[in-house]
Amino acid sequence: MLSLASPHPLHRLEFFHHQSNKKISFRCAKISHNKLDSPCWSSRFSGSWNLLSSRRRFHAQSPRTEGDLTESIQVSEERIISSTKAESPANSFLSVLCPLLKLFGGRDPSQERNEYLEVATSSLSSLARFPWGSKALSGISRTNPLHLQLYEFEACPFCRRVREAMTELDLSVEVYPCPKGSLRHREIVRKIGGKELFPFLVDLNTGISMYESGDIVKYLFQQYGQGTNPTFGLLESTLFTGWVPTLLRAGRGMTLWHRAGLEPSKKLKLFSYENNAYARLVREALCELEMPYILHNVGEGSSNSELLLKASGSKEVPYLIDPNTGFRLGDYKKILSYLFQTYSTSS
Ligand SMILES: N[C@@H](CCC(=O)N[C@@H](CS)C(=O)NCC(=O)O)C(=O)O
Repeated sequence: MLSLASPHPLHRLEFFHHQSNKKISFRCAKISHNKLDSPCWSSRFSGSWNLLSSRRRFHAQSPRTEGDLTESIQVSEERIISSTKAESPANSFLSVLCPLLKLFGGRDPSQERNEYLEVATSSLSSLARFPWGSKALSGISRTNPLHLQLYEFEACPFCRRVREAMTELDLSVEVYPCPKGSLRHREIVRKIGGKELFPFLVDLNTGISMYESGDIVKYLFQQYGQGTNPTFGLLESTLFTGWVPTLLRAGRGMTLWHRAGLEPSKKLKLFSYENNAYARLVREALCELEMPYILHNVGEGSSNSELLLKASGSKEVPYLIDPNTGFRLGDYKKILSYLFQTYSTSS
């Protein structure tokens, strides 16, 4: 049971939004959440929350009948402006690209694959994004809050940029994959934030939820990177090479597998880092199965290395633990076949 009460009852965060030349402030008022159980929080949210929105404010509030269990998340006007801005050329490009990839890359992910092609395209993707998402930054004290929830999908370049930042900040996070055709997680995002746009971050530590990858990255560095600026080029590079993994992997990690099964009762755990070629293949599968999991980032120099060493006897990623069945393994091919066999509707 995770018991949460914000250490800052009136929490205010500010940082500069470069695109709009504006100071962005996040205000998070009156947060007390003493019954928040992380694994079932999403269903609580979708089932019992009232969402009130106005032109100037987004305001998520729990029903009064829940006594002192009151949560109120207020996000300032500027935040809403940043998340509802007009569609950028990059977004328009995506709206054309995604259906195309879906058309040409829509092979059944559970079928036998050409191993060399898989590894080659994933390795080239890693090369395209190097050095981002490969190591944990030095000089940042690790808090590893584990109260972060990221709604994303693997093929999305904007989500990738957030996952890269999370590797660099050495953060562990609950990932809720939202592939196209999603049966569960997209609905939650729509209910909390009002629209289907990814990435979407929920930070249970501060009560903040937000869209916009650039803002999310800056927020994470501000909050968990001791106020440092995002790594040089991390944000800017998305425009140039952020698309490469999406293209090379031909839309893997974008669409829900047609035989994806029910969500298991306990979350799987994955040791990974964003730019690892083999871990990417596993994350794609988890996304196509819409399987929520706890992601422990283990970039070079990560404080999670010891945890991984203890769990697996080695520091290699990927390493998957399924507490529902006791499965623990580091071989990506075996992990893929385990996942598609265990979590398909027919098994
Ligand atoms: N400016 C946004 C763009 C986000 C975006 O366009 N995300 C796409 C996926 S890459 C999306 O959510 N599309 C809607 C969908 O997949 O349903 C950001 O940087 O986060």
